[in-house]
Amino acid sequence: MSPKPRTAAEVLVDQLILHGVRHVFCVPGESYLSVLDALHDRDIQVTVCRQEGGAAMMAEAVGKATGRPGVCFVTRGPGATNAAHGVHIARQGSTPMILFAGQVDRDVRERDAWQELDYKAVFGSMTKWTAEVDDAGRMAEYVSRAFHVATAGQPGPVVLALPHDMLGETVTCADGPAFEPVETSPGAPEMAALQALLAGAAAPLMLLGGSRWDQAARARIAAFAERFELPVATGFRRLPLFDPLHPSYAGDLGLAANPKLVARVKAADLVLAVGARISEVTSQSYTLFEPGEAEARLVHVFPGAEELGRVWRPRLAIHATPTRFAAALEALTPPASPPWRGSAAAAHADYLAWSQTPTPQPGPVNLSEIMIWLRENLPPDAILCNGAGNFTGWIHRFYRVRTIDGHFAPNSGSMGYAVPAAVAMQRLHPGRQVLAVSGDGDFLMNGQEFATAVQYGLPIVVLVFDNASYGTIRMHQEREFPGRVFATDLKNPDFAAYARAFGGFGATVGRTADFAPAFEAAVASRLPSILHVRFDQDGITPTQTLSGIRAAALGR
Ligand SMILES: Cc1ncc(C[n+]2csc(CCOP(=O)(O)OP(=O)(O)O)c2C)c(N)n1
Repeated sequence: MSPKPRTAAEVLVDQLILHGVRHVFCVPGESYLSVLDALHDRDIQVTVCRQEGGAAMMAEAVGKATGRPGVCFVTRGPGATNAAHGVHIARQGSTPMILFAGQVDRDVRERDAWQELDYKAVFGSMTKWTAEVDDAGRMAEYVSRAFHVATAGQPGPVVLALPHDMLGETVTCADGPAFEPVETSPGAPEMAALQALLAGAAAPLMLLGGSRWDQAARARIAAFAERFELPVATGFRRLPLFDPLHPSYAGDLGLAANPKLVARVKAADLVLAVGARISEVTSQSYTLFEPGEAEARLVHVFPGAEELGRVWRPRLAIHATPTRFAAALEALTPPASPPWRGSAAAAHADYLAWSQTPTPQPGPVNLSEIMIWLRENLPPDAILCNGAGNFTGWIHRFYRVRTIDGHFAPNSGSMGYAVPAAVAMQRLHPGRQVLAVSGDGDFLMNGQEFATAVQYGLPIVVLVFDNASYGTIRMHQEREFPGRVFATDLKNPDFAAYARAFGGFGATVGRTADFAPAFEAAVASRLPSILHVRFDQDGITPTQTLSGIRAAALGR
């Protein structure tokens, strides 16, 4: 049967369905009305957002969760530049994502026409591929390539610009085959080399990171860790890759990592890094390996060949996706009596000692106690989303992520991520408990997406940790310019009233003991909720106070 004529917009939506897209996040614009019309009555859930930054972060969270590109639609010019916030997060998080953005009519391009944007110039350095679909007859080709590029090698974002007049053109073209991500398997020589390195190691350790893992890979890695008795660390904001209560878990290499873990990784004679880029944060500002050391003790397993040898020159480079590498590990044999026996248990004991008990904090609210209450009382499949700021230090240290999709956070350290990510995850998983944890500065960067939660009846619970400050920056200010507080104080609204004004549930928490009943009331309301948690700004990290940091800096 020959294909029937369709507009390019219809071809585009047909391709999304063909490639398995179930969710699209957007802010509407007149530049792509024909796509919105083509989405009418189709089997795709469309979430209409309040700001393109939020919409793009929702798509990024879906890409993180599924390993397939999250999809976002925005209008040209200002819509696209707003969305850049989410595109950059996808870039730094190695997250597959496609941003479709409107563009001016083809016959007025290059005149600085209304809301025209040079997409390649603006997004070129931030994406894996940026292109403009000029020819309606090639829509299926462009979309298919976008899905492949976003997931292949090191995953990342793609931007496709859609000239307005092109979208309305009618074409007669066939659809291509449905896309499947390309997986790269390790070769037999590389696995033999790894076997030999493990046989000669005295103190090996595994470090997990990156994207596009799945449940089977996570289980295989855990089984490998058990067979080889290896301690296992996770990279910055890759907590879901390993169960924190597994007897091999050593903790995460994030900001303010456990010093004992950092020392353990530095002392390891073989670091098997799987999927991780070993970014600036994970590498503790590029100090995990002294110059030349990586050549001696790093095995770097990564899905993008370009990354291997770029920052770290490893002893052994293995070009493979985490899923295929994890499967290949099953063929390796552990030594009968590994010389490192006991190191996994010791590393896990260090992790438990670091995370088990609350640390003291000035004022009536203790965030470590709240995190411990959450880890003990939330269902194991709860999903926690957070943005950026010092408040995340309590999450990383005291919360425990029990599932592969239990935590969503920006690897780029971008503020404003928590609420959009929570909205996206509650759209994907209507039956699960979804939390957004924000700082007061962090929350108002995309707090308007609380309206999206209300619009779609999503009972997310948002915690706003309010210290009346851009606390992280204040901390750096006290270190570098002690006593000269400037441009970091915040005068905040009543966030509980904000929730109610939007049609949600709101409550204020001023003491640790008030948190549990407030949380339970929020869940019982079945409404999108905000708990406004006010805490003393002097307690700036789980172990430091602002006054202490200032005094130390003045005494230097
Ligand atoms: C989009 C974005 N803008 C600015 C920053 C720089 N920044 C990092 S943390 C921070 C303050 C966060 O304040 P808040 O959310 O109140 O959390 P706190 O640090 O007080 O816990 C700022 C401004 C950033 N990381 N991301």
